[in-house]
Amino acid sequence: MKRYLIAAAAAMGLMGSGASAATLSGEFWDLPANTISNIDQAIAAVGGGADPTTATFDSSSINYGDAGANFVIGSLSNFLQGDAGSISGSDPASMQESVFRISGLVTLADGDQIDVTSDDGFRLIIGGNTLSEFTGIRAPNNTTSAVWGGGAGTFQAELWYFEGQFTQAQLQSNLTNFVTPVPLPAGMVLMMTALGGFGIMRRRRKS
Ligand SMILES: [Ca+2]
Ligand SMILES: [Ca+2]
Repeated sequence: MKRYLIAAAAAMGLMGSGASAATLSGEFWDLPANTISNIDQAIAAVGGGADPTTATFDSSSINYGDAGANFVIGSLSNFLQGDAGSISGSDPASMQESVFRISGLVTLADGDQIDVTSDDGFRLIIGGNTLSEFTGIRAPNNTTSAVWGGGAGTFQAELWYFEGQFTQAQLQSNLTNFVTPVPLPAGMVLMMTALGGFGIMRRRRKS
């Protein structure tokens, strides 16, 4: 019986979800110089995200590089500004030639305009489809915008970005409303576990 109860608790714990302000997951791969000049190369260069990261971080707001200014390439922590404290892994002195993926759940509604300002290229994938992208190298303060028309709800978002071989870097976006699954309160899990266990007992008596 104990085995069944543990299984029921595990299953029900996973069912809990709720909307709460949260961070997106940031992944960073440092690459050798002069290896990437477009977003497809960048994603392929890190095995589509499967390669071991140089560092990971929590993205509380996509506002990297100097806001409104041209960020001269320095360390990863300089680039990440307010999120630098969450870096886990290496913090290279120069983030030139590197790839980022920022992913997680976002809430959206039809008509939301999503802007991405980047140096260099990016690809924003929402719900498994590319919503917007700039594939090549570009200077700071260039913005690509797209309007969401996929309905209201919570969607998986994946923002790929690469820093190419030039001396500046920037990644900013108004993609916010981050949400993340949260566990059910412990008491509710216990109650549902008890109910699940009761159901198992009833089924066993019938058989
Ligand atoms: Ca590099
Ligand atoms: Ca650049």
